[in-house]
Amino acid sequence: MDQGLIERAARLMAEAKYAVALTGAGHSTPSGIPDFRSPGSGLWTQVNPEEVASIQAFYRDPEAWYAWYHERGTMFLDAQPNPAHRALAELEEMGRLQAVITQNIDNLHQKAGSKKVIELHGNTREAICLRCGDIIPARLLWEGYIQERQAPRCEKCSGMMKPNVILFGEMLPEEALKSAWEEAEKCDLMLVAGTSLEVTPAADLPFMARRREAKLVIVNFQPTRADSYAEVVIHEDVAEVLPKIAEICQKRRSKTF
Ligand code: CNA
Repeated sequence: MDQGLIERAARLMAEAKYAVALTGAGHSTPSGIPDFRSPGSGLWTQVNPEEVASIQAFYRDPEAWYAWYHERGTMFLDAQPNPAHRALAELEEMGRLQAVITQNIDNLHQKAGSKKVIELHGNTREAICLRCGDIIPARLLWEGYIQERQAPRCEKCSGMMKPNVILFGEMLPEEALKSAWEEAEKCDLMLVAGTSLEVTPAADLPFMARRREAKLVIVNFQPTRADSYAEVVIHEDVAEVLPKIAEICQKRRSKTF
């Protein structure tokens, strides 16, 4: 691993006035959750997203959708944060990171202790009734499904229940999107970690930040289309790199006190 690049990334983090992070599925692969596009292991290398992960597929055959999704849904509930999640929570705690914008639905930033988390694609903690909008803990949904093996219905209005995640063909939550845009416009540094930057509008955020003169630090196994605009690019494991960045920031902080 190139220690020089890590030192440089840490210095940029430590000197930034308002740093934010943008994370994607690669941030959670060290927690055992496969991403979408990594060669071989990525979910979309095995199934067709339009057939399984769209709102059209959900409405077409909710039973089949639940049969496919329930293992994945319960995996998210049991997953635990990895050192990359903890590093971002530590950076926030020391005042070096102001917010995490995530495309992930796994709740792992919050489990690691991050306070300001903007979830662009919803979350798997909750389930929502598509008729009355009632929200229940997802654990209840999965317990019900595993017992009955039927697409769960709302206890209040009998509407169809769905994990509170955004499927292909659905709008992103307006509030979250607005907050993410605000953060991208406000920040002077964006740390991009574990995302292929293939899915808009999240993929546009580093470019929005860049247009406002913010610096970019990218940590991702594979190259992204924002690499050539970044101050620092590290093609290594987020779970190795981010703790090192946090550690250097912590040491610099101790020296200044
Ligand atoms: P993606 O397109 O699968 O990209 C992931 C990127 O992360 C790839 O470029 C990999 O090279 C890289 N990567 C994988 N593991 C690591 C690692 N340990 N260290 C460094 N880099 C790594 O996923 P994106 O997030 O970019 O795409 C957006 C999708 C992913 C959103 O719609 C999410 O809802 C969705 N998603 C979320 C989860 C989750 O919540 N954990 C899991 C799978 C997919």
